[in-house]
Amino acid sequence: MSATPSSDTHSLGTVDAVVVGAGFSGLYMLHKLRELGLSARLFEAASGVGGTWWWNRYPGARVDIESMEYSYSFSEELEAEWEWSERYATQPELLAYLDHVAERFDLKRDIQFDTRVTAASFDETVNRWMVETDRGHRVSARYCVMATGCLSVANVPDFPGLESFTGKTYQTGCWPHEGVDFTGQRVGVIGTGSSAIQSIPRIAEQAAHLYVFQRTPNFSVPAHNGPFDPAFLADWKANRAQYRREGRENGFGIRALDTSEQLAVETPPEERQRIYEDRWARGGFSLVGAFADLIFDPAANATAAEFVGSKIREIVKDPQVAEALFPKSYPIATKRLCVDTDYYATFNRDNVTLVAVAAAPIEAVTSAGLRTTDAEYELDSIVFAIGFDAMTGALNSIDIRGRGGVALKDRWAEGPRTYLGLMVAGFPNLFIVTGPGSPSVLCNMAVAIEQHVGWIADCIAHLSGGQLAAIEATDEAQDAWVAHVNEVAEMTLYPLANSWYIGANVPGKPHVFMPYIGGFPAYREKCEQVAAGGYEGFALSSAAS
Ligand code: FAD
Ligand code: N01
Repeated sequence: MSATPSSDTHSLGTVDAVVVGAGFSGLYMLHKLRELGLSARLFEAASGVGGTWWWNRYPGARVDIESMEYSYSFSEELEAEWEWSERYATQPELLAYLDHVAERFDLKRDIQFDTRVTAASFDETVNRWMVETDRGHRVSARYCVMATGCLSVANVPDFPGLESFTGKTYQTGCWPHEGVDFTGQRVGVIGTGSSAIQSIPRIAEQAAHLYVFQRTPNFSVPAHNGPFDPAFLADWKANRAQYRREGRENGFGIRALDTSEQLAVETPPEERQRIYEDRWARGGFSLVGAFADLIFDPAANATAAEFVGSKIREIVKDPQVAEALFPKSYPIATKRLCVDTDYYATFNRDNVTLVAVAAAPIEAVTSAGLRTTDAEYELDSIVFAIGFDAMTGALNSIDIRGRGGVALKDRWAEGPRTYLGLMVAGFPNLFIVTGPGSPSVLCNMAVAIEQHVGWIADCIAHLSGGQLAAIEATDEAQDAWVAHVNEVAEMTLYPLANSWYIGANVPGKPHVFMPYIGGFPAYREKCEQVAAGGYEGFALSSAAS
């Protein structure tokens, strides 16, 4: 193995592998590469580890999958020594956890922080990637692993007049580290996705007045968050291996979903109501697990949507506001369901106003605030909670060039195409963690990431052990996989929503359903079969070729 990594900022280094990104994915990838005895360099644009949990520090930021499940399972010692304090960990706790992981496995010595990878090109003559950074590094690597994140490129607000605003502006996806005190301020939040739904109740507690500018309402279910019951923790400790396995066997990688095989349409209304009430009382995504037909059958889906609508009407005192908060333009769960603490009740506060901007769109930001086609709002601060260039944004912002100098961005001009979400034809030895075409964002990401990184590490071990120089997805296998990803998406109601899953939130982005909705267990099985069959659908080449 070559092993001359350099920490000297501008020198040319040679390593076995370059990893890009130090979130959940990159940290585990680096650990696995070390286990294989390979040399690796990890580049991270942020000043610390954590990825998502380093950037998203807005008030109320926390996980929406229970902490016990949204964490690594690869190390029993790590699991045994780390104690989560709440059912849904806060951003600071998640960041502390990932920092602990980096320290515990001594990962930081191979990480170059504050460094953005700008380009990566494949040299066919030597089967190596040349990776370049914004700080002048040029590193040659046999393997390049993009652990750049599905939700790591925050959309930049481009409202007319933004530069004239005399107040302060913030983006949930890159929140100031020192925090923000909104006390006494008139605040506008633009957006009502998960980030807004988590932050709105907390901002409302501080602000003199909060205006929520909603274009499309979102469905949200209560988290029922709180400290862990010691009996629950003891049970988890005693049954950890089994519970982790049950999580991996769930279609969404989430044990707490407790997916039922019962059909909503075949369940009498009173029983259905009782089941929904039970799931609502449990909290979190368990509502989606209530019936097996919710994401397939519009009639079944409508029962769940109407149930949540009835809860909104129950909680929100002003019937007009309740109606405006109830989504009617897409099936429930086909945009990511939000998990909240006090979201709907926040609209009962005297200092909170919901402004529906679908009917009266935002025209401009002015020096004093914001103008819709209906009215002007004077604001001291504006919070942009407007989402991400999801799944392809981070990859397309790197100049990645494969065989023949072809740019990945050009290859994906009409939407991303991958084999298993892991590799792209024409880009040998370039691995993507949770790429488009993998379950990724439709799965507990911790589960998806561990599976991906494990597969990539096994693949690299296979190449190294067999003295093979390169692995590359074939066009045929990639075409078949893309067709399968589309086929299973079309069997569900997901394509009916204008979501970021299909790129609908970024003007000009091709509309392609990007994640794989066939279920995590089916996906994992396919990946295992491919590897066991000698990497079916991939071309393997020896050093001489
Ligand atoms: P990330 O955590 O996004 O890390 C990628 C890293 O790559 C970033 O630090 C970025 O700076 C770096 N990077 C990107 N491009 C470059 C470059 N060119 N050069 C150098 N560095 C680069 N998922 C769940 O399953 N459950 C949840 O509850 C959940 N909550 C979320 C909450 C928020 C606010 C957001 C935004 C996402 C959430 N997600 C959740 C999805 C979340 O992104 C994943 O769970 C997980 O953290 C992804 O880890 P990752 O390492 O793959 O990517
Ligand atoms: O982003 P979003 P997010 N004018 O895209 C609106 C994960 N996550 O950061 O729907 C007015 O969901 C936009 O409106 P519309 C999770 O996977 C998890 O909130 O396009 N409004 C929408 O309301 C999540 O799905 C957690 O009509 C504009 C909002 O902005 C993903 O990250 C927490 C607008 C964007 O919502 C993204 O969530 C946070 C405009 N010009 C994030 N442009 C957890 O709970 C956009 N909008 C763990």
